Amino acid sequence: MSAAVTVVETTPFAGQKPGTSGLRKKVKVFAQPGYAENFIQSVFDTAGAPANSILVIGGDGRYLNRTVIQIAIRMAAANGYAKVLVGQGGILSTPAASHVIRKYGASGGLILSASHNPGGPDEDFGIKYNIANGGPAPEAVTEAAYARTLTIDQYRIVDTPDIDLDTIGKTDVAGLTVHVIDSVADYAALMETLFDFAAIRANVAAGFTMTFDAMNAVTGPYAHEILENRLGFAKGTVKNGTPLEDFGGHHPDPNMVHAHALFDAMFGAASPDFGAASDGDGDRNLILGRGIFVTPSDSLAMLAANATLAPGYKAGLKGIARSMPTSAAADRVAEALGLPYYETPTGWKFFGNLLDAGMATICGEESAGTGSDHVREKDGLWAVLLWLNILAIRKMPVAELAKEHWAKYGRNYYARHDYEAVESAKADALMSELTGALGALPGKRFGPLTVATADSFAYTDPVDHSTSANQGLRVLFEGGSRVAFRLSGTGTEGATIRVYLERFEPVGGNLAAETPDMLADIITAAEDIAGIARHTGRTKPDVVT
Ligand code: G16
Repeated sequence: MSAAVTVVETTPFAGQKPGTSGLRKKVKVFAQPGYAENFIQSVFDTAGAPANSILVIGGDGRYLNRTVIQIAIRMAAANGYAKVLVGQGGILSTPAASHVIRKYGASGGLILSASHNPGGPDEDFGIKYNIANGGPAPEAVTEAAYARTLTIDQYRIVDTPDIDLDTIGKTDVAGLTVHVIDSVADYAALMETLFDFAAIRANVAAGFTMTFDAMNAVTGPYAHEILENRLGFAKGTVKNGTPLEDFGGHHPDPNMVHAHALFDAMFGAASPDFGAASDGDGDRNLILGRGIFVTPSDSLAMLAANATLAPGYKAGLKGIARSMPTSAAADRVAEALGLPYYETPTGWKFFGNLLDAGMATICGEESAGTGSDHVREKDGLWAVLLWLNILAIRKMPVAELAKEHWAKYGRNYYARHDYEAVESAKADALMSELTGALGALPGKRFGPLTVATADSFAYTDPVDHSTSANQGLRVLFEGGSRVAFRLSGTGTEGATIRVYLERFEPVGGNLAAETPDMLADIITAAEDIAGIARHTGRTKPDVVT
């Protein structure tokens, strides 16, 4: 033990159970003395990192980011790590952190982010632990850390001054080497190996235009470097490109509600050819063409169908995976390409084993997440670059590409309705009543729809055979339409009920209709089936994505 190590007596905090993606709480909760320390020590105690390991630390720049990074560095020094790699200014996007963990052989990483949740003294903060493959810790690891938080009685820390996070270089902290690295360089170099930058540059030179909304969040520095400096898009293409502690007072959530300025720009008179946005920590993406929003589920399918146009994927895909609530559009592509496809629970961590085992190459989720085996996280800019690569080769507007795709594979009309900050007891009552009613649903008619099957989604991982039950309630109708219900695992206030609505229209069907019209019967059926208004008093969703 180094002489400088202090062992601090502590007592457990209730509720340090990681959700869909790490521990997310209000800043005021995290700012309690010992709160972050208890959680970080619990992770260190259970992560099983070998002595002298490398730890990666970075975050999305939100309020408390720098404070917790300094704490994490001092605790890493007291817990036997040999080296910490930390992004300059405390900045590392989630996919960049995943890459850095893999590239430098780290035993894991702490990513400080509450993703798309708002930031600031009265808003949200989060800590996520990623393992040596670069991916989010699987449930066994997060459960072990949680169990430790319930019994923890001490944490270890060294008493050293804050280090300078803004200057690239190495510092010694009680025997630990802290290396402040360029936040962007490794990630940008990886992107150059995957995509045809020359073709994209040529397309830009020929007049192709885009707008990218970094939402005052972590992607700004990455987008400035890659889109403007390396690909030649005009300065100003990247909007809101400086990470701010409160994201400018907005939610860094790339959807129709929070990125409405981007929607306005893409549906306006002089819109650019392509529009995109990313979220707080850079793992989500929003894709728009001139006058068209591409749903994340469709984007996954269209990227998978065209991926071989990018150098990194020219050998073909090994398989495609999507989360259960994501539409089945990608399944149609996999079937046509003769590829295996997988349906996992919500949460990127469930893709890790499939990617590690070489069973899937491209994965995606309805929650604006798409990625591949290049890292073990979803990756917002990666999706943007794959789109840019495809458009540079196909030389057609996004709307044309979508039309062509649906004509070939059929169209899965899709929307998600969110009911936010619902009283938890009411949301739980809705879910448990519906769970009890599932068995009686098959054969029942709701307007023109007849229920084919209904179940509570459970998953057995095909690699390690671990099982995950209660991963959302599914009601499938005859003909391929469906509705699914889940409670969000990422909120910090009450419960968020998510209702996933999908209607399949086969080749030759009505492929150019408006989504709300096509989903109307399913929306009515969802209310009849779940009694959302009866349970919650809500008659319309807060957010439609
Ligand atoms: C996280 C997970 C995703 C998941 C999403 C939505 O995303 O990484 O895999 O799809 O939450 O989860 P929920 O529906 O439970 O709120 P992020 O971008 O928040 O880290």
